[in-house]
Amino acid sequence: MRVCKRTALTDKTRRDDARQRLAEWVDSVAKITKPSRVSWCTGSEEEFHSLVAGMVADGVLIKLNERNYPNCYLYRSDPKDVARSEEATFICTKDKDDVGPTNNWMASDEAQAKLRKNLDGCMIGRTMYVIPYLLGPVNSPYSQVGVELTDSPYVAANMEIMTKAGPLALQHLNADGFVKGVHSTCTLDPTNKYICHFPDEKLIMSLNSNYGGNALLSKKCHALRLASVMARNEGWLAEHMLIIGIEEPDGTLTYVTGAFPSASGKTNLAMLKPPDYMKGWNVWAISDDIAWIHLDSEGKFRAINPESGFFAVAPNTSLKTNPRIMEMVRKNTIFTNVALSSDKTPWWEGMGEHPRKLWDWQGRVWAAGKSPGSAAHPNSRFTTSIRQYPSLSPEYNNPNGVPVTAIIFGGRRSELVPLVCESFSWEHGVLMGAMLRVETTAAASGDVGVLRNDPMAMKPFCGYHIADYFSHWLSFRRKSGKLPKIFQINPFRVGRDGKYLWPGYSHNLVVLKWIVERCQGKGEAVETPIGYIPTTASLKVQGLDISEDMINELLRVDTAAWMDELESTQLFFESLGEKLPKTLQEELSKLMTRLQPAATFSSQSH
Ligand code: GTP
Ligand code: SPV
Ligand code: MN
Repeated sequence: MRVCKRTALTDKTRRDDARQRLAEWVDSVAKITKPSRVSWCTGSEEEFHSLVAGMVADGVLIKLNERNYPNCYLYRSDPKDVARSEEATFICTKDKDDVGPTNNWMASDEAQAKLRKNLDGCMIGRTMYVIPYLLGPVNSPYSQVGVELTDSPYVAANMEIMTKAGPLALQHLNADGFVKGVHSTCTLDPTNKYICHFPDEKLIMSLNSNYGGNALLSKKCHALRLASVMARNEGWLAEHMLIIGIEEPDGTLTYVTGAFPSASGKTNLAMLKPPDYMKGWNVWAISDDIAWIHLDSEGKFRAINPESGFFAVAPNTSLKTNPRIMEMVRKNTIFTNVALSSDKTPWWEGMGEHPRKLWDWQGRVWAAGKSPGSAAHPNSRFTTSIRQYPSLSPEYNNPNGVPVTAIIFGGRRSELVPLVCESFSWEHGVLMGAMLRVETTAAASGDVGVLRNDPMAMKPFCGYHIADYFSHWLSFRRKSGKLPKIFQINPFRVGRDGKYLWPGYSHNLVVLKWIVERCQGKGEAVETPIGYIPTTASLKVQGLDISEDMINELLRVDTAAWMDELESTQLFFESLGEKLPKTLQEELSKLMTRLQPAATFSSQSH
């Protein structure tokens, strides 16, 4: 009994210490930014309502139709502030070599001095919101606390949906301390935009943007960029991954995670509603964007979702493509940069027929075929609490996370990459992830549809040298006796007419079914140079309206085109310098050898 009391006391002392440090830090930032008011957020419903009411009164938010979309709001951003700004994103350390060639680097001292100047008085006349937040389940050894200071009520309201904000977070403060985030919209000057990360200080500073990934500091900045550095140091993984539980008709559950780059299908796969022809199956969502994966005492991978809400792409979501999302966003949702009809209903491309009268995402009257561009911004999004999702896994709150049986890599490739492929080994799977080259999307500013290397879908989110990150992935061979199987998928292959060959969305469950079967040693496959591919018959699920020829086309491996792909991988690997792990180079050489015309492969099933 005495021991218990002493532990409890020590915990309380540590929490009090941390609270004291927090109060001092908030004061020190307020001294620089000079807000007229400091408001500590409680995360309560009343507080959310007062935040949105204030924004509606100020014209920052438009209240949507209360009958169709109760407690829903539209936010129109500055037209130049609509996506993540990778060019303005920096990892700030002492040594440039810490961050490698895939990140922008700034020396910590230089960055601190530069940003401090910009922060001076930036909140004059504004309220500074103090948002303590908890990432991950309550009382989980894997959860973390952060505190964001922001002068944006839009950010405060979004953070209350995306995280467990308020006193609950403060109760989790301990000797580990907390991640510090300072955010100001300043003047939204795009030429003075900085999203700076200081892994050594567990600090984030973000200026001159109000866009999700740049401004909701819990998300990409904390849960990925800073967490990836902590994960490397502590032996776990912080990944740009969905987490789902796939239920078979007999009730068996298999948990898988999936890393696809931004705007490339994670949310839709996580919220998949099974097609009518797959009775008895279900997909339970745990995460749609981020997974923190730890090894348990048996060396098994266990994943939690650090987030409590979704900040997800609106366009192309419809009752046809994803009825579960459509149901979820019909209440208590903030829409950003969607179009608006005359009855104050949100609309976006791909939702269905457009209403007769429509305003585009900038509030201009929009006429199909006449107005330039799209009515909703291609990167328009909705923010909704995960509690509203109709097929949320009961394991979402499990402090120990869910066991991971398979990891999937994917991304937009209109050519080359087959619908699904299984790696031969952990090391080959890590190569699959490291080789990911995908088409860019509207989630980040810059050109769309340009092929670029996005290893493990983490190019914009890995907070350290990507070659060290590859070594970290490979190190799990030594740490775990129960490595997940690794797969690659691509639902985005197109035909000569430019149309997708695979129906995608709910039909992706056919692919997940094969993955589950492979994990159980059941699914049929043929061996190819790039990995195991399903037999045609194993994807010909009854009810799926797609010809055998089409399935064969979706599974075709064009060895000559793969050789070209390897050349570009080789160049990418060379650009990473000496830190590239030898094992990965060897895996690439093995793949090259398998692709040589003389190599033979058995065509029988595996
Ligand atoms: P981030 O939130 O940016 O990390 O993106 P995400 O990976 O969660 O992507 P999301 O599921 O939101 O999908 C992005 C876009 O791709 C949306 O317009 C979807 O409708 C579309 N999409 C998703 N899955 C499929 C699919 O299987 N086939 C096709 N054709 N489009 C898809
Ligand atoms: C992404 O870009 O991968 C997103 C959206 O999930 S944001 O949070 O804005 O980065
Ligand atoms: Mn994302």
